[in-house]
Amino acid sequence: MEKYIPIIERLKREEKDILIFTHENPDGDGIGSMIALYLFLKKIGKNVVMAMKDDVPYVYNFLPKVDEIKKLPINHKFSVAILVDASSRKRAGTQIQSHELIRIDHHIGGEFESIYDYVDDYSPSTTAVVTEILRNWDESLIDKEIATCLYTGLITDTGSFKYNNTTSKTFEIAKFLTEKGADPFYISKMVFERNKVNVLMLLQKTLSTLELYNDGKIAVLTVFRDFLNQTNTLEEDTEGFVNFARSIESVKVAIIMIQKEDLKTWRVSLRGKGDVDVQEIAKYFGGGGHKDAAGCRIMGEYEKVKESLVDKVSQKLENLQLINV
Ligand SMILES: [Mn+2]
Repeated sequence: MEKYIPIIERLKREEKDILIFTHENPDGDGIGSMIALYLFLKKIGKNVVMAMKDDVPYVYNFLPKVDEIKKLPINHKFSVAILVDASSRKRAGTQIQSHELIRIDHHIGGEFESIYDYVDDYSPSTTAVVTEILRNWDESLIDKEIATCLYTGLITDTGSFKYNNTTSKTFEIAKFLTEKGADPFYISKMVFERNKVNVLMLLQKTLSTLELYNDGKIAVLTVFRDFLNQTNTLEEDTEGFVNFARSIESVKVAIIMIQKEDLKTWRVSLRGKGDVDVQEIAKYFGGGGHKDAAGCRIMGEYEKVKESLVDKVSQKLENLQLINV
């Protein structure tokens, strides 16, 4: 399968220090890509550091070498920095210093950083992109630890092979990683089956906010800051909550609004079901993502922000109906 991938030649040449970093509010794909690449580059003797702004979310604490992840910002200028699983350096949520920046990603419409960028927006996860790079570099160096990180991103970004980014290629990658030592049962258990009771309490509160619009085609959930305080949970614990809204039969677009510490900024996640391109909606509000999973941040009063989101989704739904006539 030998394929010419410029970033491989670029990194082979690098003799100074390399930083690998991912987005804030990191997910399984961002962290998985970062650690896998770190382990591989370390194995071939590169001087490499991995770092991100936030702590490792609880569900990913089983991944190898999480204790070696440094905190951003780092007061040092790296020779080259590799941004994984993010459409722009802004998504890091903090400053990074490097002479050169390269992106490895699968988001649609991201920023071009370097001729060595390796972005495949057809790829189900960034770990799938990283898998392709490492297979073409030296397949024999992909060990159980690296495979575990790569497999984790694959299942978290495809909803365990349920989303419409899942193709035969996804299973081919999963097969390859399983053969390299990733344990599907163990990884799923660690990521999805270690809920804390207080997280279920948070879910209970969040589900009580459920509102439906447009004949049930739009569902909105809200996580108020109070909910986190009352249940002693963290923002990261809301991961996946939006899927409960998405699972309603009539729903075409599910929205979750998470109130940030300042109480006036809302982190919004949008999920589609193949009808509405939610990435376009997120983009309108200054965010981004994929056709069925996207996000943005909006500042403003709760009801107004919610109304503007619902309005925008309604418009998209109306356009859809026009097309279908
Ligand atoms: Mn991803």
